[in-house]
Amino acid sequence: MRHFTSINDLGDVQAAVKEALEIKKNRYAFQELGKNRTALLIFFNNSLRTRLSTQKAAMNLGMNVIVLDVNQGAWKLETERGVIMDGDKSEHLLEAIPVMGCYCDMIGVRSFARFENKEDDYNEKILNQFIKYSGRPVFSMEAATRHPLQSFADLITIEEYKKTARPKVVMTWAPHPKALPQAVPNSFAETMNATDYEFVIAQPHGYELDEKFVGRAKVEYDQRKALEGADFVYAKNWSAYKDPNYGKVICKDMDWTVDTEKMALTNNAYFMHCLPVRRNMIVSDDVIESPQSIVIPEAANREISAQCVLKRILEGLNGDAQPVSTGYWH
Ligand code: AN0
Ligand code: CP
Repeated sequence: MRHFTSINDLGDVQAAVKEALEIKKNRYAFQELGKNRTALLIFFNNSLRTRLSTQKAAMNLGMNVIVLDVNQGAWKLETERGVIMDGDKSEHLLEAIPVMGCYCDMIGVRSFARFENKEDDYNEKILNQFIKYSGRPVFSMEAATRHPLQSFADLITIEEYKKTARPKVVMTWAPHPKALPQAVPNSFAETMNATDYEFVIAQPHGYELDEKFVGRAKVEYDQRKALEGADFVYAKNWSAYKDPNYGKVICKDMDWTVDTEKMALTNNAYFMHCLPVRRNMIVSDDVIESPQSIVIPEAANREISAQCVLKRILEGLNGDAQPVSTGYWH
């Protein structure tokens, strides 16, 4: 595998889950594979889990890791071509990317949707420039439209906990005070669509996701009805995708919070969330602290999903480090 930007880059997802579970049994078995290889992790946005789990995964593989928070300590970056750079931005992404590529064998990028221009977000303008200009394999650590390391960890977790071959999985929108990207729900939906599970998306009107990600999911506007008989409840907030409300909060209805009464409608479902989660907005204290809450094992599996992805990228590298790219102008 060269780049990892979607769960589909893994090919057969069941084979990938099997590989991940093998890695989980002995996570230090591939120390030689990553020897003298360097992963560079670039963060344009905050992170706790992705930062720690991806570093840990790289170290498990014997790799070196460099982490850069672009907005803390690096030069402020211009991302638009053609701009007269007489403002506060000292460096252009078009130089920064090939330079970053010089110091590593692969690059992880976290760059959320900016909600300034829907087309730029949905064309993955920033992530694709890393793919085009870094000369290195690139993996997404949550880009504008997807968070595949998360949804791969979610899938591994469901496979570990499921009690029936085809569980009913319900992804439900829940309230949040700020506008959040659609990346997590998009990726979760894309991943569920790659399985044979029963998959339902519950959301208020106006929160329809891009059809490309909704796929074969059954869309419900009545959360209680959707939750009936669920084996897994995956809560998440996202902002509106549809125009003219792209990137906006159009509902804060606290009747969508996942609480004990809602969980009682399910088939004793497990509760999942990618974290970070706002308690008593998305989910009540008692549900997230209940024995059915698997948010911590879900987060723990981020190390495993990242290790499986990094392992596959390492396996795709040929011989010695590739020559440094002379840059975008050739
Ligand atoms: C981000 C989001 O919803 O995409 C990251 C989640 C992994 N969440 C927040 O910004 C709170
Ligand atoms: N779930 C997740 O990606 O968490 P972080 O934003 O803390 O990395």
